Amino acid sequence: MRHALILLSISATSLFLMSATPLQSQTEDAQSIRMNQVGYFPNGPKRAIFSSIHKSDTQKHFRLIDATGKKEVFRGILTKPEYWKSADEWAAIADFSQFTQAGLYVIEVQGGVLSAPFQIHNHIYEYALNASVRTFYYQRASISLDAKHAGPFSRKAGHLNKSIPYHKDLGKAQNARTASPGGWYDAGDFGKYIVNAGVTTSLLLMTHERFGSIFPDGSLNLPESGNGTSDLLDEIRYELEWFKTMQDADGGVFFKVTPLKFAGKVMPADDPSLQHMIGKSTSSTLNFAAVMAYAARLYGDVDQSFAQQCLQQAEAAWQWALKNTSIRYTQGTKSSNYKDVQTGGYGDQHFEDEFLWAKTALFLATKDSKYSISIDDLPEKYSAPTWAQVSALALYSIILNEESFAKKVSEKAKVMVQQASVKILKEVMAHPYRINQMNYIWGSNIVPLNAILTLSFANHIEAHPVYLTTSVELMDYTFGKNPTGYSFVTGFGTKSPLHPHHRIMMADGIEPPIPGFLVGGPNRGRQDANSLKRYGGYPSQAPAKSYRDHTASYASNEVAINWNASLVIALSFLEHQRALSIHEPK
Ligand code: G3I
Ligand code: 9MR
Repeated sequence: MRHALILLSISATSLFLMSATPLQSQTEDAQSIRMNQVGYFPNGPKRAIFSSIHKSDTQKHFRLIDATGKKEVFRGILTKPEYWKSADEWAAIADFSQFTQAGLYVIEVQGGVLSAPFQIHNHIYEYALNASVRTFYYQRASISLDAKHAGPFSRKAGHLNKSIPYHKDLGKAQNARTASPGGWYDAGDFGKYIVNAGVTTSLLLMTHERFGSIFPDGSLNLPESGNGTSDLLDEIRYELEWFKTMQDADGGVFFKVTPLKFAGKVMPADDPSLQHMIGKSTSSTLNFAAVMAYAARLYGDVDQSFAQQCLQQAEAAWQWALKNTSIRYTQGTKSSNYKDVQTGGYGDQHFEDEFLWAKTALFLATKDSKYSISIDDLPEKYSAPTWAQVSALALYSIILNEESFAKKVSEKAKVMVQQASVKILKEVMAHPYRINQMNYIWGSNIVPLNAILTLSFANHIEAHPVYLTTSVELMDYTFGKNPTGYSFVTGFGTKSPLHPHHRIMMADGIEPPIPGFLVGGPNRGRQDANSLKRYGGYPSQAPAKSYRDHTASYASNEVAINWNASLVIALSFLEHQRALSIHEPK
């Protein structure tokens, strides 16, 4: 039953993989082969890692074996093993980039260690990309999901939120109520947080601005499919309609809609907890202004009056933020308001990046000089986008629309992205696992995806094959070429998370997870160590291996909309470029 369901819910590509009989299972503790379990592009870079917890001085041979004919098709020598402290292991690279024949293969390292079978194929990410966007549909709050669009994961509506209370610290009249239905659940919890929704929605809007042609009407099997509008824009609009409910009469924007404490592990329709409208801050207000201004620009052709309303709300939010430049949302401490609130904090105290991001979006939507961007507005340092740091989103918009900005401004934005890209390229080339530098904080899995995003902009500025090949190789990490041996996307790869910290997946009575979700990944903070203790704890203390596929591991195995948005835009870049054929640079 479990296999039948998994097969139902995933791609034909993975179906092919799973039905092939592995030559031997890959679970060797001391020595393993880590590779992209979904596969490699025929003309792309192809590297696997032979990892070992013991040092070996001898270099070994490896072979590529055709998994169906069981004959050797390629032979090579591993690089000299290098110690990687974050994973506490020795890593040697098996490079078979020169082999370009499509098919199903296994790698064998001298001494008899075998990988699981994997494909070389041109369409390795088609289904994964589709599933990763469809996760947003599965995160929809307040409506039922029907079998036509959700398959076995159909469910009843919960959290209708037609009339919810304001938290008392907002100072509204005692019996005041508001409506805030719709939008996407943030993550494994049922909360909806404007701050995290901001970076998420912006990345998805940017996916539309850059690669929208991949998601035409009908491509995502949504209830709105067939309405003549891009399915990606339809899905994003579900979130935007919720955004609209989050603005107060004075223009300020509330922080979140959550219960006071996290709900239990139940289905939405069975959750008895009462959600509240909570907080109001500079960060939420500017996140809102940026997203709504961006939406005003992209939905103009689809629905003029919707776009105009988005703009009006964005401008009102901006005006509030100009008068309230540093209102932080804090909770749970003795000195703060919202003492009784325990749900996600998304605490941010630096708002310059949010100001820049919102101003850039408003400028592009209005071309009004009151929003014009000067070189002094740009950040000193480039950081890839996260919920707390959004300056890159402004830089990206400037680069994509450079004709609207002063040359000095757009040139500086480009140089920042190019310099960051050179840094990434250097890091990847020097790294035993061929990834960029990771710090293993909560949600570390977005780090290589963000590197792909950065490289995609360097490629936009001035195309070079190395940006593409490095991006292709960085994606290997997500799908299994990492020290945990997991492909981090549910339903994709030979070993992927089966037990994410996600209330719906925990309560739906269906064994396999919903496909297409990226888990947070290794987290050196291990903030959930206590909850995990009685289930055996983490498999390793090494930061790069601080990952556990267990429902109790909310610090390494939760899913979240912002992380999935990073996956969507990175995969979209690769899929968009696929037609251009990917070559390893000489
Ligand atoms: O900012 C510090 C940094 O200065 C320091 O170097 C680093 C070292 O660990 O920590 C940084 O703070 C971390 C912060 O994220 C910023 O990245 C905290 O340790 C870490 O605990 C915090 O984790 C956040 C987590 O909530 C706990 O608050 C995650 O970023 C955030 O993605 C996650 O979001 C949750 C929501 O609250 C609720 N919904 C689910 C969602 C996903 O897990
Ligand atoms: O389930 C919660 C998850 O959605 C949050 O991201 C996470 C961090 O805020 O917290 C989880 O809730 C845990 C709580 O913080 C501590 N006790 C255990 C809870 C998980 O079962």
